[in-house]
Amino acid sequence: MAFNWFKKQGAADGAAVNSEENTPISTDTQPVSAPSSSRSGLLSRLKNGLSRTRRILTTDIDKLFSGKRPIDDAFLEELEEILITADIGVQTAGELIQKISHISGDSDAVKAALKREMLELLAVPADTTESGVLSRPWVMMVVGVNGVGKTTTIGKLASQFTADGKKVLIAAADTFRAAAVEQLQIWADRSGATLIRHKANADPAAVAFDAVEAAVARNADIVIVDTAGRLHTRVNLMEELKKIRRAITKKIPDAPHETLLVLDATTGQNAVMQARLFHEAIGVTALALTKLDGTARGGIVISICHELNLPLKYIGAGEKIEDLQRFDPEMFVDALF
Ligand SMILES: Nc1nc2c(ncn2[C@@H]2O[C@H](COP(=O)(O)OP(=O)(O)O)[C@@H](O)[C@H]2O)c(=O)[nH]1
Ligand SMILES: [Mg+2]
Repeated sequence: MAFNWFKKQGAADGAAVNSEENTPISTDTQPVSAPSSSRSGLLSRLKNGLSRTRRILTTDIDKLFSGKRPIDDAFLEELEEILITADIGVQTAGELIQKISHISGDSDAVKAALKREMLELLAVPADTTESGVLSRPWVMMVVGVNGVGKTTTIGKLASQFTADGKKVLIAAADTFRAAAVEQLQIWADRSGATLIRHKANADPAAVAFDAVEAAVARNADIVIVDTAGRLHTRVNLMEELKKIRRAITKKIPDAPHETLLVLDATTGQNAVMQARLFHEAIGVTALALTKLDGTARGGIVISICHELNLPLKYIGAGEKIEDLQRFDPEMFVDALF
């Protein structure tokens, strides 16, 4: 899949860099990495992060076959267990088993069939675009629970969009935590995006409205709206998100053009539950999955895409700007087996 945001990546200044995988880094300004091997670097971090899942999907399946047993119901049941252990989810694991139950042959044949079927499940088409061509300004609202990586993802996206020549505005509509605005300011300065911010505890809907209004006035291409991930209650949070959405719509009736839900890959099936809640409350159009470089529970990617029928658009596997990439199902499945 072509990913053309990296054309001028070397110019994306001040990217946070950390050579050690899995180490959360602060937003300190550190040297920029050489961009050349970003794609292969991502694949190797992905493989690293998915090693737990891969071990289950390869070693455990091989072990199952080493007994030279026939592929009967008992065998398929054990195979289903293995898929569930790999965080694929009960429903999706059951469907996968049904689809491959006619397979005969060895471990490799079953793994190849699983790989094929998983690819199929991952290919949920996205009906949105970030090109800014269809609608300008193009508005993306970013939601998700606290700590999943919303602000970091916004920073990376803003950097990639500006490197691609887009004029980007970021709305600091997470006014719940003062530190959130500062964190965003650093990313905005680093990427050359403009941050629209109010003072602490301001009305987030007002911040979003101002940002969209400013984007129209200044002829910006893209507006990215950061939001809070935790309020006093979940109901409060969802009501606030709805209010932010209404404020955006007041200025641009068909906006937000994208509601991106950010999920943390280390949380396993919990991410599926979060996705359900957000989707029911505010309607999600695409997903971003972060922390695939950590001890990721990669199997959830398959159940999220399939069970929620939402497209996974971006994956994050590290803290550098280039560690956020468009999701490529084939690359992902290759890293799984
Ligand atoms: N290892 C790793 N850490 C990440 C990734 N994305 C975000 N983080 C870290 O997760 C933590 C929470 O991120 P933040 O963007 O503040 O989350 P938010 O509360 O949803 O806005 C920070 O320490 C980030 O550096 C990723 O892809 N990999
Ligand atoms: Mg945040």
